[in-house]
Amino acid sequence: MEWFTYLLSAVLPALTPTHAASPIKWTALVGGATADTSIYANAFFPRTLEIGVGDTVTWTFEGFHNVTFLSGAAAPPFAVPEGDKAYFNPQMLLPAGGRSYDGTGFYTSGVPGPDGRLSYTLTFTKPGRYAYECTIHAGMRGMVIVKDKATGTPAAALKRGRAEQAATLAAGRARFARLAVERHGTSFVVPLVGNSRQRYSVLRFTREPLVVPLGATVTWAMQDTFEVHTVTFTSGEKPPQFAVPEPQPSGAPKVLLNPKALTPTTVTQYDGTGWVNSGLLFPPGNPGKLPSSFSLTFTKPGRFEYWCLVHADVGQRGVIVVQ
Ligand SMILES: [Cu+2]
Repeated sequence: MEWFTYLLSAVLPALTPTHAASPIKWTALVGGATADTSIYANAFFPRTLEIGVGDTVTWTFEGFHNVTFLSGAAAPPFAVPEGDKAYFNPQMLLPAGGRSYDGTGFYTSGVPGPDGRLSYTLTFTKPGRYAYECTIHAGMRGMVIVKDKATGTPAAALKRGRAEQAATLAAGRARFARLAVERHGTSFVVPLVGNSRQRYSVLRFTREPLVVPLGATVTWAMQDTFEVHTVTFTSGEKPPQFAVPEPQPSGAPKVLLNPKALTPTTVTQYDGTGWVNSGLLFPPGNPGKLPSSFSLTFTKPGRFEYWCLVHADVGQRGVIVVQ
């Protein structure tokens, strides 16, 4: 029965389960915010995840972001023009790519719905260091390091992620707590703050209504590298939607960037009436030399409400009291 033993020895290794560890499931958090929505985390938690080949990572969303693996390519532009209109680039909004990633190709989660919840899972099939980002918030980056075998545990990684997220939100809260309006005579400067190292944005203008004397000039100055904002006085009108979904005969809706929000007015003085809009304000020193500040002089006493149209839905609203 020599042949039988021989056959058995040839077949057995194929039948016996090898000791390849079963894939491990890892979790990372995307974004996060304080309960009052004043502070947004523009980061992935933990920032770096070290996993084994064949493992999966599930990103759990807590805000309006995406998880995008560009594999070395340039990030898609934020907006696509169409005639005299501009639409959100669908490459930022809709999922693309398969379920397993080997370091090549364009993979993206798409964005969550209005509730900010989404879950995105990828399996990593090849060892390497894979950078990923959120293409909505410039500078929001993470890293997956894939090794032959993971050394840590998913529970420890998630715990580290939650601690990083808590530290980011605490740093943002502390920054908001000491947010101060600069005053030079009748000129006031309201900073719009965020921190790319601590990875937060403050989605508020001032802590209290800003009281200024008649004839004062207020300047809103971007100091945030992640976000865009507007400064918009609606004079009682409900702030218009920034992103307007346009249903299509088939497929996903297109999302119009509301021209009313994008278009700056030329007004430099405000008496409590009419529509006054900065248009989008961009991070300071942006390569396109796009505007990063806006000034307005107040010519009538009163209490005036204004909005950031990008973040009105999370309560970015300010009040100026002119007396
Ligand atoms: Cu804003």
